[in-house]
Amino acid sequence: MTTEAAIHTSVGTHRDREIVAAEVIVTCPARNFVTLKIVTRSGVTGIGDATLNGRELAVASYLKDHVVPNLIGRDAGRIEDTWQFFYRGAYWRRGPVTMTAIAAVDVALWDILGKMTKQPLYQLLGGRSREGALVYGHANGKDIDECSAEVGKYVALGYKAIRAQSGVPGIKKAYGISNLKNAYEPAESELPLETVWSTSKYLEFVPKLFERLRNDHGDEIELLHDVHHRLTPIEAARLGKSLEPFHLFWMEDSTPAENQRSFELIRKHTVTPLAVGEVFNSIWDCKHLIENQLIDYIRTTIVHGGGITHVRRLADFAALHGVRTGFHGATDLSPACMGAALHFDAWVPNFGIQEYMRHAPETDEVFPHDYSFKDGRLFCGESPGHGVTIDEKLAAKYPYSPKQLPVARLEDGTMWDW
Ligand code: CS2
Ligand code: MG
Repeated sequence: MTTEAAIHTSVGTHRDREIVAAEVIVTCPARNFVTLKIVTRSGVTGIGDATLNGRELAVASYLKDHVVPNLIGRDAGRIEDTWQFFYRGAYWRRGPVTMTAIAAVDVALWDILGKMTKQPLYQLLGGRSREGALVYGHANGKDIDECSAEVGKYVALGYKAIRAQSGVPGIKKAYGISNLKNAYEPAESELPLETVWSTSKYLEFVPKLFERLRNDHGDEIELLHDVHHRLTPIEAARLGKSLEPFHLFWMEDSTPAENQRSFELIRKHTVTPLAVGEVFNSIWDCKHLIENQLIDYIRTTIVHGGGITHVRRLADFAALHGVRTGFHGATDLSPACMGAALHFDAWVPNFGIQEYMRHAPETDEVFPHDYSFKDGRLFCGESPGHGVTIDEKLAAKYPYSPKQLPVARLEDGTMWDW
């Protein structure tokens, strides 16, 4: 027996593990999703989410044209080496398109490893640190009354943590407010919807919203808020300070973070916990933020952060600096991402919270999964791998539908951060 064969007997021979097919599936069950499916010679399949909201076809092309040809013939068991090949081996590194494509490969390979070893993914990562992952739901309302009523509905459903977003008087279409009843789907139109933003109106309003929510729902429920990159650092500092009496779980993405140092200023002025990073793609996007303890929660999740292999490194690095995870979990991340994230959440020692925006029934049908919600927590299942599959026949019934995210302008027409 060669050394290679001896090491890998529990997951079959190199020939069994050889990747013989990789397919990119684009489908739109209520919204667009891109999925990578990898198949080994022994017939084991794994899937990974590759959805980048509003830029789906760019990732599909990156996968089809540049990744899939490099996958065929590779050993599916060599997850680390494959990650290094696509990241380190490439001259053009990082960025959302590349890292989402790499994530899809990585998650599909971890899924395959789980199936080959008959282990749920959390077990391969090191076993459970907890049974269920605390999640936060989304309460959105066109005004304070409606928002407070929505918070009440989530409390009644058993949620322990709730993100609250409300329409702002004088702002026509504030971030987070939906025409839909159960979900917020910002990518509404084929070309970007133009929205108008007013920082002064928003800053006046938000403390009133949270004062009311604390009055109506008490101190125990965890409340969160997403600023969605609209403020300058000093404005973010002001908002954080004014929200202190309402002890938020976090204030999210209060300012764009291309300049990581801008969080030094926010941090100096407020003890409201800070979360950031759903648009980050690698450790390098948050290295300064983390090592200087400028944030409390890192939101970069599996699908946009290079997969489990890279996000695990990010989480370990964050743990050294007292930063906890708070993964992005909007509906534009597919159940395949959620499944992988929940296994990660079950394992990761420095877990904070998991976002949970429920998918539409059509989405859930296309992606059968074994995770479940109970008492404010999501529980990953015990099936081998990440526990999410794709019904390809059903997926084929929902063709791609072009949609882009909105843009924002100030009241004088100046382009702003959406
Ligand atoms: C949001 C998302 O979930 C969040 O925190 O910021 O709704 C975000 O707008 C979408 O995921 C964009 O694709
Ligand atoms: Mg967000």
